[in-house]
Amino acid sequence: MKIALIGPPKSGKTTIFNALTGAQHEMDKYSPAASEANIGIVQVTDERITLLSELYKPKKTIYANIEFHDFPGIFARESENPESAIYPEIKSCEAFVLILRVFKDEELDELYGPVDPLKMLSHFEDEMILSDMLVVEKRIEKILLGYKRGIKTAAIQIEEKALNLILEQLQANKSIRDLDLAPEEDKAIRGFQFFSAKPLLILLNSSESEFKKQNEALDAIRQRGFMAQVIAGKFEQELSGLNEEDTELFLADMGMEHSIKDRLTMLCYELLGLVSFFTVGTDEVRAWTISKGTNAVNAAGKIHSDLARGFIRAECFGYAALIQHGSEKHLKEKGLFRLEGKEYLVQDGDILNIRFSV
Ligand SMILES: Nc1nc2c(ncn2[C@@H]2O[C@H](COP(=O)(O)OP(=O)(O)OP(=O)(O)O)[C@@H](O)[C@H]2O)c(=O)[nH]1
Ligand SMILES: [Mg+2]
Repeated sequence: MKIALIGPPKSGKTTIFNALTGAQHEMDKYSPAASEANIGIVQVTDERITLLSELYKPKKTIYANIEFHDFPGIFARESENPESAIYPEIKSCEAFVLILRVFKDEELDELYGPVDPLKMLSHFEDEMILSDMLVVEKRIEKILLGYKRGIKTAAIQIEEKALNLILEQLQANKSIRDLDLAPEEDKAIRGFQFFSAKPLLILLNSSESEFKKQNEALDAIRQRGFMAQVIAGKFEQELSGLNEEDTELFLADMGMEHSIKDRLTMLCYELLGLVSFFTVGTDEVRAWTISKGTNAVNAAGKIHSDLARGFIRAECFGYAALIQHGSEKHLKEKGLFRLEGKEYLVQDGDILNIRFSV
């Protein structure tokens, strides 16, 4: 799972990235924009895996993880650099976390404009829409040229239809994520990795003292249909240098239970509609991340393509039932050990063992 931290210049992306990953990249008001992203992998804390590991005592315990990419600031000025080399890399991420500055800083105000998260959000939406529009127009032009040369397959016609629907959406100044495409249309355009099609989480980066005063802005952003949260980036980054006990005290003071890492991974799971299933055994206990509504054969394919290809049945029981009854043996006695077919929709907390033959 690759998630991009994006935002205007100096909104605190690297500060938040450092807090998340424990990295120590330079955070500076005056440094020019970096030329590439910082990348860090964050383990998804899941106490269920910890408990399963205690139960099975496997050689290896593997938690799910998220790869965060901290990009340099983008869209500094109106339509600046529409072909930036970094865009394809940003668009290859599966979701975006847009970090907007709400902490006060006179110098940053002067350089990048006063704090106005709603205006900045609109600016980002506009720029993403514009950037997507350029891609769509170019591609449609090329397709039409192809038509004249007699290149007109069914697949290209589906693509052209989808692109025209998208163009209409973009011209109405709306994001692609709000457009309902038929599955085959969706498939035809997936390769473009459009900016405005990606799930977007908004994080307001606040000073510690103003942290609790962001409700108005949060409500306004949520009313526009986004998930939004406030974060005290610099405070969190400073916390990451403290020991666990002190961190907990400081967090409790701010009314927070979990570390920034846990809060942000939970938000990303929610935003992306993700759930986890588990595989267990004496060799390995492991968490796998899937989208809600994934069927058993596709879940098996996450583990290995052979398991999907030769899928016979999934042996399945729930994590909660296992903890309640103590062992697989007890589950079997109670009839809680199920056999599921290809189309079974895997649930969060399912423990699967795939029977297959290739
Ligand atoms: N007061 C305050 N300053 C912050 C906060 N977060 C970041 N800063 C400061 O803002 C400046 C820029 O922070 P960075 O984390 O480097 O910002 P960035 O978004 O990564 O910047 P670019 O990658 O260059 O776009 C630094 O001087 C930080 O110390 C915050 O929550 N409060
Ligand atoms: Mg940075």
